[in-house]
Amino acid sequence: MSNASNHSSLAYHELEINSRDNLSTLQSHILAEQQKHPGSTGSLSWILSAISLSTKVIASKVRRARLQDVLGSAGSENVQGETQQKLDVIANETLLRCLGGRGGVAVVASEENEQPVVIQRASGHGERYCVLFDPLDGSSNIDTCGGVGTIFSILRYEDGEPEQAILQPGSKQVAAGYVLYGSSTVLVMTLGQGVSMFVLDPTIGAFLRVAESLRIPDTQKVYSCNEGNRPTFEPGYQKYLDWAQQNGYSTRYSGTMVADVHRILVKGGVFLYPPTKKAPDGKLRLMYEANPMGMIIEQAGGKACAGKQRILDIAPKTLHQRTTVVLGSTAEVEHVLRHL
Ligand code: AHM
Ligand code: MG
Repeated sequence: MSNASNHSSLAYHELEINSRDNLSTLQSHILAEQQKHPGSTGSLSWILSAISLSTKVIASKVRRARLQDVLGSAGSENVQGETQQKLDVIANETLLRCLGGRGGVAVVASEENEQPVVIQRASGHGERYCVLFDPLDGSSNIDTCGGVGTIFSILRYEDGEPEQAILQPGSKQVAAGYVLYGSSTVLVMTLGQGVSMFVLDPTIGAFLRVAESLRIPDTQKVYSCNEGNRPTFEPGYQKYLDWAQQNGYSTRYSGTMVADVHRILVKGGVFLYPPTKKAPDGKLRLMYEANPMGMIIEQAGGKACAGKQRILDIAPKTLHQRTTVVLGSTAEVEHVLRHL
């Protein structure tokens, strides 16, 4: 074999390793991202690693839910007046405990706490962040072994009182993501430059990267919506559903936003939760459900709207405010919008 052909087979081999066999954990992904910002203090990396640790703990509790006494109601209500499940409470405490020890966290806000929890007042040193989360999305599915998830959103802490500082539009998020505790545990995350996906390998206790620069399919004839509420949808949404059914659409809806949006991110389609008589402003929460999911979908090339407005442009007035949600493949969201 000549030197030249030796050389080219070596180059070919290296290319194969780089593009296909490059094994990366979430931790190494975070460090590599941090290195792209030479002045970085590492605060955001610490926060992401706290979220990674929390979600591994929650995943292990979810896996053992039927073996340990963590199913059913904890007998208390959260700020929305909804009954808290035991795992809701455990997931919330796990996130608060993991994030509480991290230097860069100024404020934490959760679906389960009425007020933001102030971890530390912003000081002159280093970057400070607000971390918002829904600790266990879709918790009504816990008792039946359905998929549940954790959703998170990270904002820079600007000046001011925590209750006000946290009220920033979704376009200001520096990172957002979710973890789906399904048949496997999947973490999907964006730092504002594309979407990456990781799967928890329980045998080594690490999230391994399985996709980078994830793109949502432009179109797919699937909608995800609670059609039990259809009689009280505004006429535009009802017209859309008529149109979709006349045009061969399928429907998929699990009652866990994380699971339904994950399916749409991977396979395409549209997720919608319109206003209803019971929830005239929509059911889903803007700051820790719609905003992070909206950022992920946009970063993957899709579209996220609240009726005709872009979700990420909504200026929040309160931490727990609700919003209409229509998000997914660009062409599918546009089909909904043209009926409104
Ligand atoms: P939760 O955060 O209290 O679990 O509520 C949010 C969930 C979403 O995951 C899901 O899309 C929606 O509520 C389901 O609501 P409905 O049962 O009205 O269809
Ligand atoms: Mg939720």
